[in-house]
Amino acid sequence: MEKVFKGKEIDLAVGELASLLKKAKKTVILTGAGMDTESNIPDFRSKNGWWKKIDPRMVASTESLYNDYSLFHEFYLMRIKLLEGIVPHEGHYIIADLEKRGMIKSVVTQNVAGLHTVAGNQNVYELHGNIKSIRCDGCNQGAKLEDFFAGKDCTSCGARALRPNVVLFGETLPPQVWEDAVGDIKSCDLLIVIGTSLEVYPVNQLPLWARGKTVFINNEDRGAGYPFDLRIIGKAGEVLRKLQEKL
Ligand code: BV8
Repeated sequence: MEKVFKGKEIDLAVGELASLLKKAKKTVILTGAGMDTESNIPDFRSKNGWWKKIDPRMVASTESLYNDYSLFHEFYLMRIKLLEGIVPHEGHYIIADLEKRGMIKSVVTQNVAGLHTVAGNQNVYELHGNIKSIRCDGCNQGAKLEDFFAGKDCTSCGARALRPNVVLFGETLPPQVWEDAVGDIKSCDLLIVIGTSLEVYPVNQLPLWARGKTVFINNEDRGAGYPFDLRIIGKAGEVLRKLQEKL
């Protein structure tokens, strides 16, 4: 029977989460854009999210890359520039500490700014790639970030197709990363899902494939119909701070 906790009940819920975490032999954490908002990176679907202002098909899809490169380039240039000076928040460091203490096996993330790795996590699966690494969509050669900034064509094949190594709508996820992440999630006995609307396929299937206990931490109650054992409606940073105090 799922339990939903919010407001002042959060302490109770975090106590339950702490005991699940201490008991678990293999814990995986799955994060979405809600894990990065407290580092001042906008998410996508809450009220100030990117997709509330821009149609993702216009800027974050293979169509946009092929049919309107200048708009595509402008959008990702702006996204990358907004990351200047952005650092992990306390919640990222708590998750890194959980890995250091051997309490979690890996982090599976939809996020593209790389903050889990910056905070110190070693086992991170970036299912939607990393926005700061650039390649040519024509010849697949790696390219320099400054060449992407300057709007240059590919120095290897001359194509006007430099793009960030993120998974666009309509693209498949990196096969090996996906396979490894699915393996961890299917074999873990505790999956903690943090800060995601669970709107995007195929990542939104992962909580359904977890065979152990599943916990959802989000500041709005999303994922109706998912059989989470525990739903904690609250901010990622606050819940993680309380969790650390109980470990
Ligand atoms: C694929 C690019 C197959 C990177 C992104 C119709 C039905 C179903 C599926 C589809 C369909 N039509 C098309 C599809 C497939 C499509 C899809 O799922 N579309 C959906 C949206 C309808 N998926 C794809 O195209 C995927 N590929 O399916 O390939 C295939 C097979 C063969 C051959 C070709 C293709 C690729 C999906 C990847 C798309 N890339 N972005 C970038 O620029 O960043 S999507 C975008 O959404 C981001 O990548 C992001 O990671 C992802 C998921 O979003 P979330 O992380 O969940 O963020 P969101 O804002 O939604 O939610 C955040 C939550 O956190 C909110 O609830 C908020 O309240 C909460 N929150 C905020 N702050 C906090 C907080 N919670 C706690 N504390 C806080 N402080």
